[in-house]
Amino acid sequence: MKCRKCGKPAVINMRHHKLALCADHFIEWFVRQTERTIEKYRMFTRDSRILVAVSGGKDSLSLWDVLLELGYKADGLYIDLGIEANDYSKTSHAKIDAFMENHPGARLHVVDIKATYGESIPEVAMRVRRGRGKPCSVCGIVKRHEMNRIAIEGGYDVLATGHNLDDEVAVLFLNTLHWQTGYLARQAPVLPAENGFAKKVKPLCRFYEREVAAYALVKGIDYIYDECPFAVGAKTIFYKGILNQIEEKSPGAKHQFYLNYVDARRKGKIKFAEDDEEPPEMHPCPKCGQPTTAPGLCTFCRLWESNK
Ligand code: Q46
Ligand code: ZN
Ligand code: ZN
Repeated sequence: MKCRKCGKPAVINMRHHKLALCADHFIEWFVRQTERTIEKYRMFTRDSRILVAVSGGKDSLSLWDVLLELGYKADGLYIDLGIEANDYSKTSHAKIDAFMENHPGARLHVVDIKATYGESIPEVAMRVRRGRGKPCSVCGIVKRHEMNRIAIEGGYDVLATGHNLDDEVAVLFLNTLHWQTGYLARQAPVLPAENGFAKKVKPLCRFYEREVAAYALVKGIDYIYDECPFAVGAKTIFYKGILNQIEEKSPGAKHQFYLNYVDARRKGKIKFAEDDEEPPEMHPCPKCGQPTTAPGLCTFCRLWESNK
C-alpha cells in the first residue's frame, strides 16, 4: 500500500476515507483534521486557555500533543486516582512525566485524590458502596468535580478531553438502544459553559481509535496500553466489539452514525423534549461552591462527609 500523496510506503489505510498515507502525510492530515474539528464546532480560539484532562493513555496524550503542536495554550490536568491494581495509577503518572520531559514548557496540574481528600478512589468507593460493585460511579463523580474545579479556579476557558469516535459511538449506540433521551440530548462535541460548569470539548471525536493510536505511535508518544483494571467488563467495551463487527462489513458506518447524528442535532433536525425543558434549578454547594441540584451538599462533598 502506497501513500496517496507521495507514493512512499503507507503506515495506515483508512478505508472509510479511501485514504492511505505515509508517516509524514498522516501526521500532517491528523493535525489539520483536528484543527478543522476545533473550528467547525467552534471549540476554542488561539486566545483561549485550554485545560486538557490527561490520563496517560494514547487519546489524552495525543490530544495534548496536537494542541501544543498547533500552538494552542494548553495545560494538562492529571488526577491521580490512587488505583494500585496493576500499578495503574503509578504507570499512568510515569507516562505523563515522560511526556512532560519531551515537551519542555508544557504545564501540568496534578491532583492526588488521596493526598487531598484522605482516601483513594477504591478506598472511598469501598466505604460508600460497602464493598459492592465497581468504583466507577464514585470515580466519575470525583473526576467531574475535580476537572471542573481546576478549570474554574485556574480561569480556563475550556476543558478538553481525548474522547475518540469509537468512544462516542459506543455511548451513542448504548443510549439509543435504551432511548435515554436525557443523555442523548447532552451528547455533543461541545457542551457550553453553564451554571458554573466549564465549557467542555472533544477535539478528537471525529477520529477512529486506531487513527489516534497510529498518531501516538508515529509521534513516539509513550502511553499506558492497559485500560484501568476496573474497565474490564464495562458495557461500552461490549458495544465497541459489536460496532467493530458492523464497521468491518460496512466501512465508515461508525463515522456516519455519530457525525450524521451530531449534524442533525446542530441543524435542529433531531429534537428531544429535554431541549425545551428549563434546566434544573442549581445552587452553590455550601462546602465547595460548585453548582448542584441536590439539597444541601453536592454529591462530591457528601462522599467525604460520610467519612466523619
Ligand atoms: S471510571 Fe472506572 Fe474509569 Fe475510574 S475506576 Fe477506572 S474504569 S478510571 S474511565
Ligand atoms: Zn506521503
Ligand atoms: Zn460540594
